[in-house]
Amino acid sequence: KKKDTQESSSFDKELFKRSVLYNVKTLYRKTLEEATPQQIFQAVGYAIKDVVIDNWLTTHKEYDKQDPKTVYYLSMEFLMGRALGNNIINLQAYKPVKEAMDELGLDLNVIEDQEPDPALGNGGLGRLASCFLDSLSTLGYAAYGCGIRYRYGMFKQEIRDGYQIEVPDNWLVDGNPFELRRPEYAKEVKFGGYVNVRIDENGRSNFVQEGYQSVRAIPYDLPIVGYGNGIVNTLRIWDAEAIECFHLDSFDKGDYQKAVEQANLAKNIVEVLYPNDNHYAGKELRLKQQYFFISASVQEAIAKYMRKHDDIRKFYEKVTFQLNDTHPTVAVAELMRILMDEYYLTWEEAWNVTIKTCAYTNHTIMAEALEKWPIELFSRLLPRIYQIIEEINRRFIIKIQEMYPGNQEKIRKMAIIYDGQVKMAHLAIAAGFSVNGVARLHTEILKKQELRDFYEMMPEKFNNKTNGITQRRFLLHGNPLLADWVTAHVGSDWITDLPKISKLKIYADDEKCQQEFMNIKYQNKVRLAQYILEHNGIEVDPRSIFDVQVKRLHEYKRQLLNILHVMYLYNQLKDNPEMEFFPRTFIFGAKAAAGYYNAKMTIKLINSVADVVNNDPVINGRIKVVFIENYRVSNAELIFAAADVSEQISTASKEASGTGNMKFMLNGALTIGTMDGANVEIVEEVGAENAFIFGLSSDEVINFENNGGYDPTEIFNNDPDVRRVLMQLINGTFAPNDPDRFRTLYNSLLNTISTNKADMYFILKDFKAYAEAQRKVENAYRDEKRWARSAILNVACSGKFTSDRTIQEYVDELWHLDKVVLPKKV
Ligand code: DL6
Repeated sequence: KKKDTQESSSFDKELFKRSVLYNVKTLYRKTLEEATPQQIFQAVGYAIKDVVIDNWLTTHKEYDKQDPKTVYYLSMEFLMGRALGNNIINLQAYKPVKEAMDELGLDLNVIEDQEPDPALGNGGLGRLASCFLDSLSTLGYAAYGCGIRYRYGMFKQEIRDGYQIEVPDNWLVDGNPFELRRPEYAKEVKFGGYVNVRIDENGRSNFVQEGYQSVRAIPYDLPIVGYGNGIVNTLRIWDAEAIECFHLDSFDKGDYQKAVEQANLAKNIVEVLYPNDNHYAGKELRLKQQYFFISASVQEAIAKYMRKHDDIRKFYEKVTFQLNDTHPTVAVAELMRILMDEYYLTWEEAWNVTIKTCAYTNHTIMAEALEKWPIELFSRLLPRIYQIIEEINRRFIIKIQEMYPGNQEKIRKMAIIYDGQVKMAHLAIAAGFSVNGVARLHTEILKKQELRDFYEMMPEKFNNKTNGITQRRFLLHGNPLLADWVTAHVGSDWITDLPKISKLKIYADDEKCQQEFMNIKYQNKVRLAQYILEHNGIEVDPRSIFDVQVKRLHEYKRQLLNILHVMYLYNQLKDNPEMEFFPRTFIFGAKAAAGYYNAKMTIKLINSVADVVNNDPVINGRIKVVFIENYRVSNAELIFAAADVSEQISTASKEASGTGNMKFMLNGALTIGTMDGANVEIVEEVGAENAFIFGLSSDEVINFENNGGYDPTEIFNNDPDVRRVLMQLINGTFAPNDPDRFRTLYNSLLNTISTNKADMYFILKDFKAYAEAQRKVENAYRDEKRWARSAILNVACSGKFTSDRTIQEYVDELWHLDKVVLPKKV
């Protein structure tokens, strides 16, 4: 049963059925009976695109007429998830499409499952970008997402013998029914060579790049369908092709080498998404990727603007570039380059446009994620862009000197180019009109710590935009039972106005509602249990507590704390098999960056603990540990819907915001977490009594980091429970054939004291408090009514965390976009 919540729409079911049959015939020369499930998915996808295309055309005609200001959300990552179900939902056509499929003897769920997840992102940053696009369309604002059409997205994770194996994700192998290739908007992007000054036919001296290699950027457009409003924006992802065909006469011209190199450059640039989350890899190809999609996007944004306007000096009145972290920051210099070299603006004129166009979002304080490019590499690859950044830097240093005369320290800390490196965050801050963090605590840490000097110099630029998520994917699509229940109680306004969901509060104490809620949760747990059985071969009990930690694997996110605690519970039950214990299923899902050893060993540890605990007759199924392979947007939707407990246990101060925390809350899971990122605001909304908060505060963590004073060996020596768990990392309890297997994890907690890096993420320090909070979770769960009450309140208080609210704040405070309303259809 799906989507009773959806209003009926003007969707023509019969036409749609004919379209599906026609597509199967013309695409594959087959009847429906002969077609494979993948072919049927393609046929259905094209039939839905036919409907979307009309709205897409109308939207852009209207944009042409109304000429609204447009935001370009520039991002290396868009973690879109599957498009079919989402498009049907946003067309408000789930019911008729489902009926059409039934009448054709097809199962819509099976068809949706054929679609590969377009996994053009790592984690939170890319998924946020996708939620933002959904909200922009739904709210009726003109927007482009601009990114890269990676040939291989995020790797597929296979677990073999408990280890993560990375398998290429050839997501385009069967074609993508929703994309449109737009060669008419192709752009040339130049790399390398040198800069010359040439006098042009008008006697003007011009900077020109010569002796370069180039590629042709070809855009592919994907529709972003607004919910029920007919608006369709565009996600434009760029593919690369060689400029010159590799033809024989290159030989004669002596260009053979160059032709081959250009063909290779094009092939390599879009080959693969770097699978690093919160970590900067420093690879030359990565900088090429950045400039590639930025140059193409900025060129097209300007060309589009100039098709309607004649004064490039007013560009910023119609366009904002929002930089999703520092990855797109070359946009600043590319915009300057085009304005000066192609439109002949003076430096001052170009700068005035640039600083009113660009805005920067910071998504992390992790030092290892900060992008800094060696001058040698940067200037060789992007010689003209480097020149421009040098000049921006020169002028920025003058400003620093004016403000802090004689203060060399400020220059050292704030210069854009320093120590042989180009610092992208400094460039983004110097050139952007806005610098925002992604949760209140994160923004405060930026202002007080990481970016303090910049904040003191330019306080007016700093602001907070707490992240959000789209309820349309993460409740309406992912959890249809709960969505229908919510609608039955408070109406369907929440779909586009999430704060309305607060009307649910009055039902939190209603026993019938509590039962209904728990029953829905149970059914979702059964659905996930089936998935786990099919994919992991592990049987889990849907009556146990589903305790879930799904997110990228990173030491600061502390999956290690979670699994050490499972080991501790295991020891307790082994020692005292009769003790009271409410059965619990610990569910993990996480990809680790391919080169991140400790993260990969944590995955192995989780799977090794699972092997022992799940099969121990003493435990008798009271603890189950499950590692869900290949965590991604599509299975995330099932997981959030089924969770009782949401693990948000990062070291306080390290998680900029988190967005999984919001998805769990929306689906009625209770948070066990630290006062980090957006957890702080979640607790503020729902009340501390409806969450389980533990551990060091961010101030305490920062204090230890700045002043030292934390010694994990003290805990090791004084706490026998902790000591026992740690010894089990190195005595073969979970690796009988190779007792040393987890020694690096052990060392990360204890044996790095000399380098001041022991337990950098305060796992041992927080262990006791975490175990205590987990005891409270168990007690609370025993009281089903109390639990249901808290869970309903979590749903009811999730209104703040819609990405619609976040986007409206960006619009009101930063972008100042015009709302577009389509004329009513006659
Ligand atoms: O803002 C989206 C998301 C936050 O919710 C996470 O807390 C944060 O870790 C993540 N940041 C990154 C940074 N990557 N880089 N560079 O992914 O952003």
